[in-house]
Amino acid sequence: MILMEDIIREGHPTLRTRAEEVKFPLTDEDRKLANDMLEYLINSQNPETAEKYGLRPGIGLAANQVNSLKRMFALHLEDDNGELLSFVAVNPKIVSHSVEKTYLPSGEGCLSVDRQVPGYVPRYARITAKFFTIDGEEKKLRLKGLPAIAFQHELDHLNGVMFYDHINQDNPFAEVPDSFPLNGE
Ligand code: NB4
Ligand code: NI
Repeated sequence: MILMEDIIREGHPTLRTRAEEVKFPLTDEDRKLANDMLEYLINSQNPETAEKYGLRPGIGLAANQVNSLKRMFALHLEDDNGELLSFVAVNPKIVSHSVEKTYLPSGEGCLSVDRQVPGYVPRYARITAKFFTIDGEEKKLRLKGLPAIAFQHELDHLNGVMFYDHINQDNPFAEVPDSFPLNGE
């Protein structure tokens, strides 16, 4: 199973490297990575398991973060209708997005960043995403709210981008044009 010690931290070059397209069918190694990433998220959201293994809670995890340059990430969270969104996205892309943006008022965190980085991280409020499942099936999803933000955070990792790259350097809490704050829970 993936533990915190398996997650690389900022400064590691893999976090700044673009991950490579995955070819189908997935190898056994690719499948194991995909399953392990999703398992980490599930374990990290289970208070007993998280406590036992010292896992920081996560709703997303990208392959770069476990030092692999495969274009895949896992998401495990509920959307605002309480529906569970739990999948591994292989070769994901955003095919269209809203002009309107959104941001988490308390900022974003990252399992690869051991410090609080204050500031608004502008994200598209709504996206249409395409990706392949582990089994090579193509999926098209419309996402909004936290799932849309998380998808963009993970896709950034696959492109070597960190959340704080998007924070306004002069004023981290500067008003984001054409945006609304996403208030959680
Ligand atoms: C990815 C997220 C950072 C901002 C917002 C939030 C958490 C992460 C990083 C968008 C994507 C990991 C991957 C949470 C969390 C809310 C829902 C359900 C019950 C606990 C869980 C906690 F854990 N970020 N952590 N950060 N990353 N919400 N929630 N809750 O997931 O670095 O690249 O279980
Ligand atoms: Ni992250």
